[in-house]
Amino acid sequence: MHDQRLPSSPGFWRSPLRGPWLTSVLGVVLLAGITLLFVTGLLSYAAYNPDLSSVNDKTPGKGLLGFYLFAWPTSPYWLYRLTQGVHVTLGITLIPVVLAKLWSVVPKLFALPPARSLSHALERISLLLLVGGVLFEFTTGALNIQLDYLFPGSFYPLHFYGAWVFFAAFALHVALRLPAALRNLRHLRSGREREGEELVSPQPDPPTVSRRGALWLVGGASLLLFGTTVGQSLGGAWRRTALLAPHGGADPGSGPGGFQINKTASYAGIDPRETGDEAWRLVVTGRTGAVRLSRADLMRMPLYSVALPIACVEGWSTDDQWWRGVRLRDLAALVGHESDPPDVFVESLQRHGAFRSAALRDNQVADARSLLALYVNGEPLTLDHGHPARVIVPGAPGVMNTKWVARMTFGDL
Ligand code: HEM
Ligand SMILES: Nc1nc2c(c(=O)[nH]1)N[C@H]1C(S)=C(S)[C@@H](COP(=O)(O)O)O[C@H]1N2
Ligand SMILES: [Mo]
Repeated sequence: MHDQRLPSSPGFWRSPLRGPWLTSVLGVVLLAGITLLFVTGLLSYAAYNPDLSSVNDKTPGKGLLGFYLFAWPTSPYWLYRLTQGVHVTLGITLIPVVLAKLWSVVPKLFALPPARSLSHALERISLLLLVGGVLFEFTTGALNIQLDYLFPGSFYPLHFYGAWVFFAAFALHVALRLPAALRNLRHLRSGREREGEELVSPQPDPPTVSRRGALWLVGGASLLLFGTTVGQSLGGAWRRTALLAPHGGADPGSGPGGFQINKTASYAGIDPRETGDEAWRLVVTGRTGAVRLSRADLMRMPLYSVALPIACVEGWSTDDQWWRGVRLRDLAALVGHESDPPDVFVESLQRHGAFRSAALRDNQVADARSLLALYVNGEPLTLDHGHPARVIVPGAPGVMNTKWVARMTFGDL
């Protein structure tokens, strides 16, 4: 018989909580949660408009996996704040559920023989991808938000390709197990998982907590994570509840520029001498050639005000800030694109770093709320928020809001 000291023996696992009911409840919660996580993740990728320009695309080898890409809309103006807030908050909230699910099936992971038949072997390989995939996706995601670009550049491809592998294994697992999960939930009760059933320990230790109690514990842990995270996307007074939100970052101080700073000017290597009124010129290029504009030239153009948030891929967003500046489509008109403004390629003074340039699509350029901002909240931009000029676009990821803009090239991307 089995040696009960080995994890491959069912008798090794003594928790009286394990059983198909518990596994099925956790599974059904994950079915809803992981599906939403996958969809919002795909949306986050689309929001970068990666098919527009290679600077926007961190996974140029995606091939068919980009089949669903579309022109990211500019309305509602809080679109990315919502989709990415859901993605990051949900991912963090699901961590206890994922761990509980893995715990509930861990005896199966050690079961021997590794494969009884070809189809069983295929299923176990898919489980390896499922378990490996879930650990990989949750770890890379959490590290990226907590540690701020631990994997510079490589996070996006890792998390993107990992998501496809994980979700393919997940979809197969759901196809194989959903019928049983639903049956279990209909016919089993929390307190009565019968001996002899899969996952039920043949020699259980006495219980210290009921199955329902264990579920409350998992739910409580999720709720705690949720409550200490969600404030970073909600803003307002909620921001102070986001104890888990990373990015103490640079202290933005108070006053008009007193909102989250991602990369400071000194971190980005911006030399303040290059941003002064004497030295700084914006070079705008388009159909009719190039124009060079000083900050004073820009201030003589029609200026518009718009309240928009910055919403970062890492899940935090600012409250709506009042930006004031020149419409992108007015800049397009200056260089020969009077009607139907085209795409634009925006470059920063910054010389190194992944986010020093970005391409915006024609629908973003055309939106009357898309500005090259010179002011925020009634004052000139602070250096850390992109002085002398930065882009602000409704509905888009923070990455599109290039700071310290030096060049804008319309058309021909
Ligand atoms: C993060 C996602 C998930 C992971 C990592 C995961 C992992 C696993 C693993 C490793 C097993 C053991 C398989 C075996 O060797 O028999 C299992 C079993 C099972 N899973 Fe999942 N699963 C996930 C999501 C789901 C979902 C969404 C459902 C619901 C549709 C589900 C329902 C089940 C059921 C019913 C079983 C069989 C329990 C039994 O043996 O009685 N799982 N899961
Ligand atoms: N030149 C430049 N612009 C940039 C970045 C950068 O690193 N360099 N970071 C982008 C990212 S990822 C975000 S979220 C926003 C943050 O703007 P803020 O620091 O004013 O909040 O700026 C964007 N613009
Ligand atoms: Mo960002």
